[in-house]
Amino acid sequence: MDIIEIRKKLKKELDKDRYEHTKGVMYTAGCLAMAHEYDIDKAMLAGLLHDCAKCLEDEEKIALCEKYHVLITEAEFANPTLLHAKAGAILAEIKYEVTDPEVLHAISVHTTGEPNMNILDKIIYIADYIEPRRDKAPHLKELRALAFKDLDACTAEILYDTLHYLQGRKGSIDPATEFTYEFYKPYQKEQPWRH
Ligand code: DGI
Ligand code: FE
Ligand code: FE
Repeated sequence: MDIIEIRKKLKKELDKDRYEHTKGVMYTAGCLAMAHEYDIDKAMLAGLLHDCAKCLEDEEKIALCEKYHVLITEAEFANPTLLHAKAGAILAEIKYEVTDPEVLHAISVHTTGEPNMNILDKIIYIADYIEPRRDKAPHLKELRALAFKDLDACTAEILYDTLHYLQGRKGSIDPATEFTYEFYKPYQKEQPWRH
């Protein structure tokens, strides 16, 4: 299936805002691939499909993971929204005919991240956070600039802000997010905009 066909199909599956966000992530991922000399088509494909399961019901996401024998963690059972990442990787393969394991992996870890991510994983994790329509998170201006210079440092900063944001809300933090931050913490540098 080519990328145009996937876009047409996805547009029907996602609500308007989610489709707009998806395009933002797709182009941002493409630009990050240019900056970091990664395969542009692969980054755009992963960006396009990263939230393809976002508009499914919780029961549908759980059923997909069960059917395809994908492990559901305790945190994901408690908060099935998190499962749109793993369910998205399944849908990308069975519905959008993606065979590239790197693309599928980047989709499946895009919400919590995981320790020692590869370049594509980090491109998608970051693009999801900084795409042009995002406007709520702190330090977006600085994070957008950092993303084009240093993927590991940018990943660390995003995880730091995400954990602080989640601590301020009720509901549990997925230990996967904490493990990811522990891994990336050494890459966090002194930033003039942090105090
Ligand atoms: O799907 P998006 O909205 O584009 O972005 P995403 O895949 O990063 O999902 C964001 C949501 O996931 C947001 O509501 C916060 C939540 N999230 C991310 N990490 C954790 C988390 N929620 C909990 N409870 N625990 C986490 O560690
Ligand atoms: Fe997502
Ligand atoms: Fe997203």
